[in-house]
Amino acid sequence: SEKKGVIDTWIDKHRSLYAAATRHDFVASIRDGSVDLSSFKTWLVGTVELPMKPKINHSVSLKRLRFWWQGQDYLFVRGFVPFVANVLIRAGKESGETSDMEVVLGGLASLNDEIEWFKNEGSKWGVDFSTVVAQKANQEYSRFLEALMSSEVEYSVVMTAFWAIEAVYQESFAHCLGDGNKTPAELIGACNRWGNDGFRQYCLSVKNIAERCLENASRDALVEAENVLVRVLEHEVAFWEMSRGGQ
Ligand code: HMH
Repeated sequence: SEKKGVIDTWIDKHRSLYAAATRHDFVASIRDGSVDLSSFKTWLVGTVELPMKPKINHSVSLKRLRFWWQGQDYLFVRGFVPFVANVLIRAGKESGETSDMEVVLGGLASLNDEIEWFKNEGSKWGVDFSTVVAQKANQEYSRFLEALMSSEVEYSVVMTAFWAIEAVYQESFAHCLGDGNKTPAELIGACNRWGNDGFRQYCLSVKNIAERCLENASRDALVEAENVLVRVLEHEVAFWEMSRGGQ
């Protein structure tokens, strides 16, 4: 078998944090179908005024999903696009491998689809994205992404962050589609978006790029890349935590 790369070594070292990011309660509750329904009606007719009735016949708790449909992830993706665009520019200038740019461009293309998909989901639920306000976890995550866009940050470090951001979603949603899942039918589309095999392959390509860069990275860059990986995982956990409501 292949020699274990530095990323896998870090994932092993930070296993519980990685599990917290990729097996969060919210994700587990999608997978086992327990995502609760009780507060659904209250929410529907209560806290938020919907301009129209959701067109989906759902059996899942809107309360727990609202952060999503109400656009927190849509907002995240809007902030993620400039970050990925920055990675794309650096892939063209700094990588020395023509294929890096193509991999990143594929990522940007899928973000374009993602934005369309969110808007479409939003309109099904009567959510107006123009009024969505970023919650604290989301704001902090985007500030972190902005800092990574500085030219001071090494390509290997940026690539590690990029991989981790994509991989957490890939792992989480693939888990919801794995053997024995009871994922509610209404959520299969969302899970497929990040849990599909094409997205898995894409994440592996990004991981290979990051590994290649890390093999030649300085000691300082390695320390920074590990730190950035940990920070991404923490931001992802905080992001899932928004599903509990509040800030
Ligand atoms: C919070 N992390 C978050 N949202 C996403 N859409 C992704 C990662 C992957 O694109």
